[in-house]
Amino acid sequence: MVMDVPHRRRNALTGEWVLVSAGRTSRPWQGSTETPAAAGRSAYDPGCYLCPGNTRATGDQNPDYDETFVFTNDFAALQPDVVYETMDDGLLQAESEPGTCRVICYSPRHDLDLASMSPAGIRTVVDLWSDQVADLAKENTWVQVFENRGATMGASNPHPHGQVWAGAALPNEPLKEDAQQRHHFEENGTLLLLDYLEQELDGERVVAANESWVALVPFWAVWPFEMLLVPRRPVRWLPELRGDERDGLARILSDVLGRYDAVFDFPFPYSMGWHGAPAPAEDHPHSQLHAHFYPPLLRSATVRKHMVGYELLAEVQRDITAESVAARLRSLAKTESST
Ligand code: H2U
Ligand code: ZN
Repeated sequence: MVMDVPHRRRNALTGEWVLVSAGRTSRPWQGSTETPAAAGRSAYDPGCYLCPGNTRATGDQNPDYDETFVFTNDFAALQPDVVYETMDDGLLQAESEPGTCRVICYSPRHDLDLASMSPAGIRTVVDLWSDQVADLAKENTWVQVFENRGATMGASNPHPHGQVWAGAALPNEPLKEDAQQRHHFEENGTLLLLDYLEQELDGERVVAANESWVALVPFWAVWPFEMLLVPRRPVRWLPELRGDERDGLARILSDVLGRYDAVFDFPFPYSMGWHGAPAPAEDHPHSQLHAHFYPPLLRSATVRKHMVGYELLAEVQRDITAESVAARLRSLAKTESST
């Protein structure tokens, strides 16, 4: 059986392959470990640049917000006033990239995070994500909503927050996914990710599901605990989600993030983000909304997976199978501390 020996799996969303070589995790580990951060934060931190009423690095003062709060990133990687220009000099090509970067605070409470917020609180974040996409898509082709959680993933501050970057171009990852989804739609007249869900539903890679959403470890997962979150009906992008689907999303997020935190009894670091239709959404009927979760941890709260060697030079690779990770996540309930 192909799945019992070292094998390659194809990522239907990107067209790329991943090498799966289960069994390698039993090798001895003498590499670096990460130190888990000390837990225990207070609800307000006078030194935090995201807490209500506090002053940021640039001197701007945050309002005394009581739900969510958005501001233009003070150190934005993309700037709206950049004039569009191109350079085409043989093999040297470049284009300027106008855009906008914002920071989105999920809650005034410094001591919470998405995993520990109530579903009602998470719902305000879902609405915030959706509003940001709708707003920034008026002026940009691609709006990337994302969150880096934990110092391991480069989060600069434990205050619950994410980011939105929007720009004129369609970046590499959504470009590949758009092409694969368009091709599938043209060939079959159906949505690639909904056909994929159909094949996976009730199967060994599903972690959690409710009436509107399915969370699963994708067949082609690269990161050890990677997850994909997909709505069960055709939804092109976040602004298209109905109220009941937003509530369902808040509930399944609370569920799966609780499972993540229960894996090593530790706030699970990850980068997560949303992919949906590029603007204008009407031109992308083949797009299906979804969220990716890419957590870096491998075997404990302190051992992370590094993308090195063969992975940088040949092809990404994973040691533990997607199926065994899904089984582990299914078996875990939310921990006390994350409810
Ligand atoms: P990360 O935790 O994912 O790094 O996001 C925090 C962002 O907040 C980061 O992009 C911005 C940083 O540029 N920031 C401000 O805009 N103002 C500040 O006063 C500090 C940090
Ligand atoms: Zn804070």
